Amino acid sequence: MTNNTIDLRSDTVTQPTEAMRKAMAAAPVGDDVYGEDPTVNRLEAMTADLLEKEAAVFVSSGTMGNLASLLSHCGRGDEMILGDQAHIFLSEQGGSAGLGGVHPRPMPTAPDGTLDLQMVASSIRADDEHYPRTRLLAIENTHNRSGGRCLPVEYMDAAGKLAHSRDMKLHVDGARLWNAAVALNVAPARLLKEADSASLCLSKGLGAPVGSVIVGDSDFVKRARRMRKILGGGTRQAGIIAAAGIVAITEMIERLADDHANAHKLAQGLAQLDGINIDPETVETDIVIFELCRDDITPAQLSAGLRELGVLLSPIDSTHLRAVTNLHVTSTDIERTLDAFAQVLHSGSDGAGDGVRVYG
Ligand code: TLP
Repeated sequence: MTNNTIDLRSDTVTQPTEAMRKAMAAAPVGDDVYGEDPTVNRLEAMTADLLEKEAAVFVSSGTMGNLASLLSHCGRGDEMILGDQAHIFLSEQGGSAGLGGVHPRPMPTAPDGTLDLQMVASSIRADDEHYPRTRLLAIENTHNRSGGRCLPVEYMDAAGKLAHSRDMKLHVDGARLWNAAVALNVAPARLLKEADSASLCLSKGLGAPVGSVIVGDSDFVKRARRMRKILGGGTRQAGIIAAAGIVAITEMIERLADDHANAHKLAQGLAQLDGINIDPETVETDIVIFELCRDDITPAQLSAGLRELGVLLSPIDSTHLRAVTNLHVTSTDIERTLDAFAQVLHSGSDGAGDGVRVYG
């Protein structure tokens, strides 16, 4: 990889900003398992405040944030309804089933990332000894596999109201909720008004090196904090990394609009290319998923050819690839990326290997 490499594999690949490195170096710290790290405490208080929830807990990753949340809502044998394209369902090793005995009930995911709430309602189990108890609805905003689609406020509210009317809880995998808030031009807190819990990543578009935050009411966060400990996530002078998280939530949210504009520009350019199928209007945030409809080149070969020209992105299956803009990708980089695409697609599979890691 050179300095000129354009890395579109994910928004997780970013380097901490100068302000983050300075904040990390200067952070006052203590033992967070004793609750004595002032920087972690500050990040948690600031996040709870920003998201208008009673409390927050800092965790190591989005996967840990979701898992600790699910296991705090559900006991063994309880059922969770979620989308069949949800990151929790597809890409978190089935952790809530593997470690917590939570029964997943996947529902078809619409192209816009939503679940049909009528279908959800009719899938909630009656009180019958044959059935598990349906305790939780989990939704994802933005929705990764749908190409970073935003679930609007009305949908978020309706999902929460449905869950509550049936004595269930709503968890939001908000790994990229910040992106949804910016794209929809609403406060992140508004999207979570009806949510009982949410896990939000600091280390994706916001650029922090490590960490996610779980929010909810105080009782829930107390359980989630306990769950974090059994998952091995009770860390000590964690303020060193929480300091970057504070910079992330104070300085890095509004600039996500730049990533969204670059993603849209990429999608518009890709739509002009022969053999690529994408509707740019569906690209609402930083994720661009597109179909390759050519017989002479596979996604893995396209990706390998682009890599030789200094552009990294990920094949996600036998017909689709994913590119994610981030704070190191400029508008000029998008032009360079489109040139590279044109070049590789022009020469087809000639010279392109296929030794590329498939994401997901
Ligand atoms: N997504 C990553 C990889 O897992 C593929 C990515 O590059 O998009 N929820 C959602 C919606 C996510 O997209 C991810 C990570 C997670 C949870 C898990 O976060 P981490 O990687 O911090 O455990």
